[in-house]
Amino acid sequence: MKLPASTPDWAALRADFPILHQLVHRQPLIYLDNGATTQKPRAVIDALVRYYERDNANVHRAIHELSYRATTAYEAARARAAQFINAASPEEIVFTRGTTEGINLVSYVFTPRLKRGDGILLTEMEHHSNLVPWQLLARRTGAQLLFVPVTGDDGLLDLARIDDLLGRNVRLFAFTHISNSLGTVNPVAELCARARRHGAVTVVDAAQSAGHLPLDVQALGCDFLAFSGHKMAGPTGIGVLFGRHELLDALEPFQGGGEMIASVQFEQSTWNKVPHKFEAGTPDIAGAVGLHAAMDYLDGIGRPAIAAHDEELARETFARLGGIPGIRLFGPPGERGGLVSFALAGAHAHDVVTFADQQGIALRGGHHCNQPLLRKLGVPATTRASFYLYNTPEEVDRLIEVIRQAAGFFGR
Ligand code: 7TS
Repeated sequence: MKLPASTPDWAALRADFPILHQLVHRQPLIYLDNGATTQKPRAVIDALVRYYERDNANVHRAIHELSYRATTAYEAARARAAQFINAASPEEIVFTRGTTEGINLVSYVFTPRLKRGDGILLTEMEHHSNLVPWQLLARRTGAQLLFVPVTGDDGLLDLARIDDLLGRNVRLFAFTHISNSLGTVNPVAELCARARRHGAVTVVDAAQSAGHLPLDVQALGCDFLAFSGHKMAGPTGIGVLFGRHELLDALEPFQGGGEMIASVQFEQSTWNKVPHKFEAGTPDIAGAVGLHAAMDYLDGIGRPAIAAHDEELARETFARLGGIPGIRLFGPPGERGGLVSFALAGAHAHDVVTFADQQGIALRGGHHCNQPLLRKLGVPATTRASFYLYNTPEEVDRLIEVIRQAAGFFGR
């Protein structure tokens, strides 16, 4: 396949990722597990090395030069994250370990605000990270979990059901922007607007979208939004939770410890201002610095161009896999994020992944932390190819060739 000529020189960008230039099982590595984690460009690796070689110290605590530099770098990363998603101010940015921790934070601090009979609305396509924390919250409070249905293999939400569901005393509506197992892109702004009309607080899981699409939390109208640095060319161990200032300000802390206090007595304490109230203990300072470099790197290319590139590779893969006998495709045939999930008749996803791995292709097979959804669709596992900016049309050609071979091999 060929991509339309577009501004970024995709082939040249590939050279920015040292890890991609190696053989795996004596074949050139084709990395198509970007939904799990992405690779890191030299700019991010260098930012981490530079920070540890020159500036490392703890933040907000000392007045010596290195502590000043570390604090400045950490707070600059926060300001950059606010700009990256168009938050109204850096105070709306809480650094976390990743999407999972961000969602757990929100679910925990909402404990005193929910009671028996309240509703927590989710969708059937949520990653376990946006399901299990709400199950725990429901168990603590007696609130009830409700689910927006997924219509079928096309992986769309049944939008006609949403107002009815929101009307059942729903206080919180948490949903994913892009499904990690279906590739569905949900209409976030519309879902947030409907939730707002019913007085429900919205929590958007942007794990699969933040590194691919431009995000504007003010235009989306969400109350909370969480994402992970490692899925957007940044380091592991750092993520962002956006929360609207007035909500963050009104909520009680998540964890207790250093940095999150204003004053401490033996029996009680008062809290620091937001966002520090939600950042107990020494944060991942280097991670924030690396994430800052990743955001700069992505915006140097342009997120609209990255989104178009990833979607084009996914569309092409979806269309061509559909021509292979025995393949069942999941997710919408139209607009989709940069990933494709499929099942091959007669083969478990793990066998397909092992087959591809022998050819140097990294895929993911399993339930993708979407067990209830796959159970509903009647498959134990799918095979997933997920794309990022360094993947090429030639890699898609090779993927299709290898899946054809797998279909021949397992179909015998
Ligand atoms: N939400 C979605 C939609 C995800 O895809 C993931 C990770 C998470 C939350 C959790 O992110 P974390 O950074 O806190 O772990 N998804 C995947 C995946 O699809 N394969 O491996 C991890």
